[in-house]
Amino acid sequence: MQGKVTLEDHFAIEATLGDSQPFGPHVWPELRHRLLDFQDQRLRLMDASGVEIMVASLNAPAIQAIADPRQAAEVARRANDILAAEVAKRPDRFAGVAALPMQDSQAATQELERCIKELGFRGALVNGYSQTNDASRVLHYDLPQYRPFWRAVESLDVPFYLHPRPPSVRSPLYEDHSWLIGPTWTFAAETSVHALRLIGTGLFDEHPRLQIILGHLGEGLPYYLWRIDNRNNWMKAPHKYGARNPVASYFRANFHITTSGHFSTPALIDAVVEIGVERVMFSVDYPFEDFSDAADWFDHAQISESDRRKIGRTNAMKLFKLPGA
Ligand code: GRE
Ligand code: ZN
Repeated sequence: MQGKVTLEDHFAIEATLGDSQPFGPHVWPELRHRLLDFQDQRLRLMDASGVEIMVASLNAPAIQAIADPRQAAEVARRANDILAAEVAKRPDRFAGVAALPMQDSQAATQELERCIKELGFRGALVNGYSQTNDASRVLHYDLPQYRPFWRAVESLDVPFYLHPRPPSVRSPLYEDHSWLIGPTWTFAAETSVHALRLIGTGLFDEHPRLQIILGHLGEGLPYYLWRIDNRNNWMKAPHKYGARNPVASYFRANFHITTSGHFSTPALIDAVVEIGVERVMFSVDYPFEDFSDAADWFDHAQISESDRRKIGRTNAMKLFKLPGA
């Protein structure tokens, strides 16, 4: 399919490049090059895979791992300015989403407003919880101090991509099983719980127009909605579930998911059946995944041509209000 849009694709600046290094020395020279490059190999690979537009974002965990709030804000501004300059060179092929210094809710709000109003960005992508100067405390965004931030996101009417990072607590569960750490499992474990925390604190009752995006086909959640709601027994729960409605109803009204790094047709079809084709969008997760793997799979996946068009292009064009939508 020509004209695809991809939404979870990363670049790095010198200050954040090191965060992507742990993949090992055998891939680092190529990965490093791919993270820093914008106008050359990236565009050629997009062309070869029928991807017209990339909504680009900073690598992970980047800003979220900078404990000092002022430094986080400074690096975020620098990264966003660099992204804006690259997008400006090819506005027909690139769009930007903001990196945000979530350590400080007010600074994050200010930077988001700057990015949307001055840099022309289309939303934000945040790499999970944020580190703070207190090593024993991390910040998830269901905390009360983030409500003004969420109000701003809602009133700017832009989507917020909740991107993974490794878990906030080091669990003995994974000791001696390090292969589970990262994109195999723990990214999804951390990110799915973070999304459920947002739902469970009633965020979407207060801000019903908020739109959150999860990658990796929803970090496992579409497959789990029925069981969560059935066992949460939400109306008379003994637990403190702070939202008015079942989890699934928020997932179908306030969430979108992408195919980033998850190229399975049965999983895609399950997600479409669970949350509706309008809420599913194609993505690659470049440079951690290959354009060719994503596109070869998606272009031939056994779905209708009408669904392929929506997932591959039109849903994203509308949600991100891309030119020509
Ligand atoms: C990502 O940012 O999407 C990512 C990583 C590390 C491994 C895989 C992956 O940061 O998708
Ligand atoms: Zn990613």
